[in-house]
Amino acid sequence: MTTTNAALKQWVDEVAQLTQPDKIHWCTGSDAENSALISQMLVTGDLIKLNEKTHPNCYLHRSNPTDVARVEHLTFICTENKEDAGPNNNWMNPAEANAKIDALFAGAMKGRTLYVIPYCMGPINSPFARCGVEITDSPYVVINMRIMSNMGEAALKRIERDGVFVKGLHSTGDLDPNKRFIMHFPDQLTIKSIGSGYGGNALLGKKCHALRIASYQARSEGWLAEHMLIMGIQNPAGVTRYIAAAFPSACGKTNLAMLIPPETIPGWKIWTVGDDICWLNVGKDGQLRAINPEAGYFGVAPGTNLKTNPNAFKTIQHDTIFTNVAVTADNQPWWEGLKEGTPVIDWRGNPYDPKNGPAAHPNSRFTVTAKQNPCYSPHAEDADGVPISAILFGGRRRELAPLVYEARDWAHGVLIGAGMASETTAAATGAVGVVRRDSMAMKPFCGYNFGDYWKHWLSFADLSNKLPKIYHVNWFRQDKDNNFMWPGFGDNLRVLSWIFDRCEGAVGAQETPIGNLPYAKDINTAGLDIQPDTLKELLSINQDAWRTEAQQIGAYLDEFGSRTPAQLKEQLQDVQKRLG
Ligand code: SAT
Ligand code: MN
Repeated sequence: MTTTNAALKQWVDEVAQLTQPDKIHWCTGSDAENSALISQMLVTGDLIKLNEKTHPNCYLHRSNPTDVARVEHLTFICTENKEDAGPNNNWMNPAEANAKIDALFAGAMKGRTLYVIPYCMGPINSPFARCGVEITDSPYVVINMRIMSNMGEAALKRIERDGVFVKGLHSTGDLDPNKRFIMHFPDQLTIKSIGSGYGGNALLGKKCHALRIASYQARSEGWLAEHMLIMGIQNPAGVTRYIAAAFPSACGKTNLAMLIPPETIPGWKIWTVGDDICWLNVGKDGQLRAINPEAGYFGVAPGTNLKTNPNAFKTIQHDTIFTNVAVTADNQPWWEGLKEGTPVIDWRGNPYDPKNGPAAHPNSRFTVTAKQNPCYSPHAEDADGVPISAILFGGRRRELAPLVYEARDWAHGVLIGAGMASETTAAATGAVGVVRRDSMAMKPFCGYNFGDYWKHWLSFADLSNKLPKIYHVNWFRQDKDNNFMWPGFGDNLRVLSWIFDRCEGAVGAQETPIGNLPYAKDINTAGLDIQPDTLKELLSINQDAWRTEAQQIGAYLDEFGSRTPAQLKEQLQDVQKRLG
């Protein structure tokens, strides 16, 4: 197979010249191709077959123990002008970056097969979808991309029709962390990644394309590429509203997107549109409309069980690729938080010994098609996307941030998103549990200067008068004994239903300096074991602490110098005035 697109053909030829593969394979995305790759990987040991009786068509992949998460310190945005990448990114001059990484690509595919993966991010017939081609020497990447995107012949047809595509070049190299780089050339719509076979570093359609490159493209084209789940919330009257919610990696986006309402609040239903990435466009009707550019879930395994996320649990019982989980004596996948089974082999492939840490890596993952999700929205693949009623921002905040509060208007909401902070997680290498600013949960993913990004967000107020309401939520507040104050998981519906009612104009709120908070009486606590004092604390603010927070947000906004929009600083000053 080859292509009628001359630019694509030429690029594949050039890459083959540079990387010197033994063979070139154009991926069609067919079942037969997938089976052949799996058979081959079972022979090489890249995949291990799991228990066919309990987990039909499930496989385990163990990545190199030094290659288990995104590497933010090795991820670069390469624009001509350093300021355009901003203090939120690592920057390298494009010429230098190309020279450095091309030297590593030289001969990197000797003895290997070069796979050409045409893919489409988003419903294949959607005007909002975008295509790319990933070249990789990793069959693991091929079988994952097949789940995570619309991969193969249909995507190639669209590329040949549209003529545009994002170029992503990937090689696992020799997996040496010292020769690992994830580089983005947004002006060239190009990604080059070497030295890692893991998730966000290697499945280039995901964070590299659908967030870093797409956010850059979206800025010039007037849309938004965001690190958000998308879900439908259906109330007992049968009305469905859609929300998009930004939380940093490993903060529960997948769990929220698949939520099952508690039995004590009957009549509600949740529909998943997406669990990680959201592309937002102003539709013909003036409403902000969302598509999920992904076709599958690359979710965190630890903690997933029948209680925390029954839908995810059911989704991953068959036809799933597990990465870096442990296994039981009868070859079932196992991770911390799974209620049944005992691990005997840890994620590294060694006999499990608790002295060596957890059995499954804390960032171990499952890859599975969204179609297996029992609550997959019937509108998830609508070409025009779903209309968004509310946008949620949130993170892990042990202290300070109340359970939920509402922005006064769009510009105030942009300030809330920009000022977001969260504790770091195992999704990226580095310290875990450190609070850092993570604007719109995009700190690792925005392909350009945050100052310009906030300005772009603010500009939507000029594009539409039907913009969604904006909220901040925090499921992670802890008391002085480090106990979580809010039960989270399914009970988060109690907050979502308040937001739903606010969108309907059906419920009031108390104005505070930081935004509108629910009255305790308006949070449905039927069947919930929570002390009135705890709820009161979750729904109140500490003015002193918020004055300090506002000051810190101000210092953070100043880090972006003249790129920080004046309007955002005015919003902050308004908050500070209200705080006194
Ligand atoms: O590794 S990924 O970037 O794909 C997952 C995540 O960190 O959100
Ligand atoms: Mn993510």
